[in-house]
Amino acid sequence: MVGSCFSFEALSTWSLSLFESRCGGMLASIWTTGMPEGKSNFASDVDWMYGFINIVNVIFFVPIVFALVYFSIRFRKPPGAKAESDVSHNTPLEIVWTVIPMIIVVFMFFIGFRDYNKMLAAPADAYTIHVKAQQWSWGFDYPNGMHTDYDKGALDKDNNRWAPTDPDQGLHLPPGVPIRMMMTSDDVLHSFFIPEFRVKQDVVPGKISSVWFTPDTPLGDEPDMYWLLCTEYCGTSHSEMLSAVYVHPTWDSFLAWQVRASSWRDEQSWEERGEILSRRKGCAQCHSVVANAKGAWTGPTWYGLWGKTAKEHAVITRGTKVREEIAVTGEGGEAYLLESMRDPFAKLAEGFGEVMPIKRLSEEEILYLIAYIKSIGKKE
Ligand code: HEC
Ligand SMILES: [Cu+2]
Repeated sequence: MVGSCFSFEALSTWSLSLFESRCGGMLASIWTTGMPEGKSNFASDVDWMYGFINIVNVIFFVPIVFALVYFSIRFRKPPGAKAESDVSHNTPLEIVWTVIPMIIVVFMFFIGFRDYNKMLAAPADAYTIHVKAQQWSWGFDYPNGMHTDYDKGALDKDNNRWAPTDPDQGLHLPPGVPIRMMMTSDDVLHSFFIPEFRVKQDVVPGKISSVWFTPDTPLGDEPDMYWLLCTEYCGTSHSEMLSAVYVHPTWDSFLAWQVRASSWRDEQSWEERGEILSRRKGCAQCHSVVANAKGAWTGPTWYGLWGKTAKEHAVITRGTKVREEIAVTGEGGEAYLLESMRDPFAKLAEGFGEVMPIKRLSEEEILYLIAYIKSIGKKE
């Protein structure tokens, strides 16, 4: 109905997708949150509360604005007439318009408080995952010591949709148990948001915040996929700070994934592994890997980094602020790259600030990254 009374052609695809499914009736479009279908234990509570408040808003807004406009036309004085006061009052009317809204507002508070309380404390048996937010990536640590990195996905041109690039990375969740996220940030304020689960929580540096939810168990044999978004503007690449989230249909599926995700495939060379890591660990957000990369890059390019002579590569040493020239070749070059990853501010590449996040990298991962960096724009 709504779809036929307005022309949507001019609107963006975003608002289209928001309204498309609501054309069935005005009431439905007021009631729904405009969010994707709820998929956790909290979804129905949140949606109900949201719809209720929205309906109350409309019920009050429409008659009040109507009366406002009507009265200002009906009782308008001719130009030049003298303003005079004619205030009297009507006790029953005033009691009605005080008590009814008060009951409604107290009801909203009560339901909101009850639901908020449910969201505050996770059940004791919750499966706990530690989350680290950084500019501009997420990292996930599981109770058994496993670690996965975020997967921000890429445009799947064939199907014209955003799709994961590495289904073994990202956030993986077992089915049917409450999940608690213990979250902190290494740099600035981020915010953890999975729209389908209706959970949203700030992730603050120097503090651990937590959120919990029980995702709906997938009906099919494949994991259900969602997107985790950073929903607090946190710098240049904030919009790329998202990750695929999977809810496994069974524990077997979850454990099989753990085995897959914990190992490299034999046929992957060191360079390939390094390239994969540079995306997983978020390095590629700040370091370009092609000659003359366009756009603003937060870190120095990796293109041609390996093989730079001392003349071409100056760094500023921490503390002393002494300018040094370091060639990025041979063993000295490898040691410099290693130090740049372990302790990024020990020597700052000249012209850059202290913004590189310290990543959890194993010795093995550092070897792969160095092999990869060495292969980019290599001087023959
Ligand atoms: C938020 C942006 C950012 C991210 C993410 C980032 N870096 Fe950096 N990186 C920088 C900046 C800025 C510098 C220059 C200042 C310095 O040396 O710390 C730098 C410097 C470096 C250097 C030295 C480069 C040179 O020209 O001397 C290396 C090597 C490096 N980063 C590796 C990595 C690796 C590996 C990762 C991923 C695990 C990574 N960086 C992630 C911003 C970033
Ligand atoms: Cu963020």
